[in-house]
Amino acid sequence: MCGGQLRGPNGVITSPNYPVQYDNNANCTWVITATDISKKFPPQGPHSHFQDPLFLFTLQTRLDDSGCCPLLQNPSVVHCRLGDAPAVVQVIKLTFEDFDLERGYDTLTVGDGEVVGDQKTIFHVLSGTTTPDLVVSTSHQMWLNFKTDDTSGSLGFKVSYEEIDQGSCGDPGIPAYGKREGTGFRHGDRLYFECLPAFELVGKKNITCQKNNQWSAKKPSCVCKLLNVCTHA
Ligand SMILES: [Ca+2]
Repeated sequence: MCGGQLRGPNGVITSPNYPVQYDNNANCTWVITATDISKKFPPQGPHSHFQDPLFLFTLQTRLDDSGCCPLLQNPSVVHCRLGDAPAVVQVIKLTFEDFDLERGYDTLTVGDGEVVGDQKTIFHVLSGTTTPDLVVSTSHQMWLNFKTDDTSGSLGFKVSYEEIDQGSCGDPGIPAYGKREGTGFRHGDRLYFECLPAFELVGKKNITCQKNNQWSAKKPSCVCKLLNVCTHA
């Protein structure tokens, strides 16, 4: 599949033909929109409009500011009060499972929101085999644009997405042959990493969840420094 409008709560995006080589001259765009707001906003009585996710988000955004619903087309239908506003909204977490693009020529660009290609919203322009652990949007939407040039393909990519509560950077995982201390993934939370004996930590020993929903660095990796010992680990 080359591009499309995707909805939460979760799913998978792959390059066209994956896991077989992608096409030359591809230009695919995906926009992911979080939908799972119903659990924050259970429909009840006059709140029947709350079942429409887009309506929900509009209302929710507004309520955060003013505590009421001036954006509503028909305010008399819904009694909205400050107390109805959820404390959190859902954002999109992207996890890279497989990634191999022709370095420097074929790219996957990941950005915040729905304005595809907007320079201000770009998180990463990815190529080659290097990816972040996770990318988390700051809005309820995220866009991806996959572009290839006219020669040489590669395996492509597989990423999964999931909506999570705003205020979290998501679980970056634990390095192979390593361990982690710290269990929180929310703003200001810090994770500490160590490697098993005979392995050496490469990267940061600790990372912090920043206010922009991104970890301060990738999780480190654990590299063998004593080969004869590592093979028994
Ligand atoms: Ca290419």
